[in-house]
Amino acid sequence: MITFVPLTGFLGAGKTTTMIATAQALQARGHRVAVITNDQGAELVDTALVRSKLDSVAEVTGGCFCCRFEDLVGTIRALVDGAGDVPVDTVIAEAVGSCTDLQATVVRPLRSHYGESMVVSPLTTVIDPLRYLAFDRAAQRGEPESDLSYLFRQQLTEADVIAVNKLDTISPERAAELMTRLTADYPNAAVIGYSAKSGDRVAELLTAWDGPSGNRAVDLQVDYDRYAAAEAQLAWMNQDVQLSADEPVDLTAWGRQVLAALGSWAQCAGAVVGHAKLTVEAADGDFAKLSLTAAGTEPTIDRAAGKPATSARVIVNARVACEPGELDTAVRDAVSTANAALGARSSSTAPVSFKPGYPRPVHRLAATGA
Ligand SMILES: Nc1nc2c(ncn2[C@@H]2O[C@H](COP(=O)(O)OP(=O)(O)O)[C@@H](O)[C@H]2O)c(=O)[nH]1
Ligand SMILES: [Mg+2]
Repeated sequence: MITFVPLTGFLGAGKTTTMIATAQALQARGHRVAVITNDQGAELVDTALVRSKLDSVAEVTGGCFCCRFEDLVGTIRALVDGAGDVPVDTVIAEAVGSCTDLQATVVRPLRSHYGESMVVSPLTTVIDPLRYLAFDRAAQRGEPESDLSYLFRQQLTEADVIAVNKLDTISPERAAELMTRLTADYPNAAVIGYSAKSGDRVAELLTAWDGPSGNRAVDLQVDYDRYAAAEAQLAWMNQDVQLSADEPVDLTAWGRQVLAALGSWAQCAGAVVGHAKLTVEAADGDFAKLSLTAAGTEPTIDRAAGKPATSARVIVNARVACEPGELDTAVRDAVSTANAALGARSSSTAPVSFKPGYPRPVHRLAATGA
């Protein structure tokens, strides 16, 4: 019997960081853990970072778990069967950040069809407090709820566990207020506050995963047209860039410059940044990884490169609420800005950019199993 832990939550909430932190904590308790990253596109920045920290990682690409259910099952099987001498006993999986309705389309079908071989943990929705507060401010101003805000609220509504991450980014008073409010607004969920980055209170999340699934018997109404409209507001863009320079370049500074320029553009354009991230990898495998989760903010350095280099391969994954063509141009301009600032040159493959299609889950099971 294996344990499958489903994680969901908006773009940039910290799902990948949470997978790494919890997998390491479980490994320290003697578990064998594998993780699965998931994305609408291929060439995932996340997978490189996770691979550098954990032994066993796989990815489901080209669509979310609900629309690629069989791929998810096959990936879990491959991880369990192919994992060395000691079999994996826990698989943690991160859904696409613009996905919702996972209780009906992933959790319930897994329990129903594979319940004899796996225990499915409570569905855990990871949130970034600042993102929550940004959506909430719009509501307080009396603005009609945007489709993106609707999607965010659905992710909270279906949560068995609301994992309030990044507690290091807000004051303890604000955190306490937020937790009280979430507990009142979402009575079916256990609300846990922690910081995946520092590791603070991650153990409480593990305890919640052994607890009840408050939404197990609840049928949620999801307006698929609004859900699809929210997804269709986001442009997804992946690009491969080859970087070269005559003098060694600080790869971390180059990546920071790209994301800072992209964030400034998004702020001017009024475009919501879901998550823009990149890896800059030298030929010897040394790499930097950086993220941006809000327009006009300082990019986060998730991993700094060890030393400067004269060539590197860059993978960019950007998810921003704008048109795909606009995002392509904005990334190209941001790369040019970074090249000019750091004395580098680059050549890029054509960007792969698109808007996710209408979500069409393979399964959609009601609580009764009908
Ligand atoms: N300050 C802070 N940043 C975090 C924390 N957890 C994640 N992040 C950062 O948030 C960004 C997005 O994290 P990621 O795990 O990739 O989010 P995902 O898109 O939900 O998988 C990265 O720059 C992380 O380093 C946290 O606990 N505190
Ligand atoms: Mg992720």
